[in-house]
Amino acid sequence: MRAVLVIFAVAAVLAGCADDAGDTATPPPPANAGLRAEVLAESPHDPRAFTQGLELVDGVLYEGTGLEGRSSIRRTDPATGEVRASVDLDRDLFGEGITVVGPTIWQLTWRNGVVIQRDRNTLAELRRVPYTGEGWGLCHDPAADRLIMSDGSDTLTFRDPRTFAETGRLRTDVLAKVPGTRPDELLNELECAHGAVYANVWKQDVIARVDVRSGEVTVADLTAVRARLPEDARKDVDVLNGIAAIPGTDEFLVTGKLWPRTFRVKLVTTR
Ligand code: DDQ
Ligand code: CA
Repeated sequence: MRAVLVIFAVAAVLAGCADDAGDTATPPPPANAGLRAEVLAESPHDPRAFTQGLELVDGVLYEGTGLEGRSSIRRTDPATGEVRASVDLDRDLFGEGITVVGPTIWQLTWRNGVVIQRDRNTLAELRRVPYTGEGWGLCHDPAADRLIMSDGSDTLTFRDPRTFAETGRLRTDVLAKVPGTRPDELLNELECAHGAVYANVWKQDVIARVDVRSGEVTVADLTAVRARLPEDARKDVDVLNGIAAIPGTDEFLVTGKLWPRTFRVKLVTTR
């Protein structure tokens, strides 16, 4: 009897996820997009990975995944999607964005109020630092040597890359630029690249390119990326999430939560 109840509970959660994905499967393509993604190539992605952070450094694709009891940090092969090493988080932690800083990785948690600093090679935990509010996306801005963090709002936080202490804030105009969004469902996974911050917008097939001086957003239309998912996978996937710049190019790897593919894309101007 107990086993039956557990099966029902698991089925209910999974059905919830499918609904969630269903809601987000076909957002209207943004009319005001200044950029759009062109898909150049694709590679496999672990369809059980609830992708929350993605970054490519020295040929290694680092990925942080979420969900309680399923959160992890991995080193993967960007060409094949093969997971080379993976460390699980404590079962009560919900992993979020990651970024590499020197020999370490910072890994956010959603509502646990702690960021985990790890050894980049072994992925082992080095220490935890508390912070206030939610953790969503994270990237390291090398030019200013600062961390940039999102919490689902329209505002990015700057932090010291060694202590994680807050050093400033930047309000963006993403709410005005992306139709159909809510004020608490905005900036998600981040990528610091080419002097800007690229951000997934939760439940939307868009990436916001944020000017780090003014906070002004240019919208990139990623509709073409979801369209490249295998037909039979479209109903099982969650949101587009995960942006990793490919060093030395103007290209990115992008994927999504529970997506079976990672795509190599270029963002081109629409007009
Ligand atoms: N956040 O990553 C956007 C900050 C939070 C995502 C929470 C999603 C929970 C959905 C659980 C069901 C999906 C299998
Ligand atoms: Ca990233």
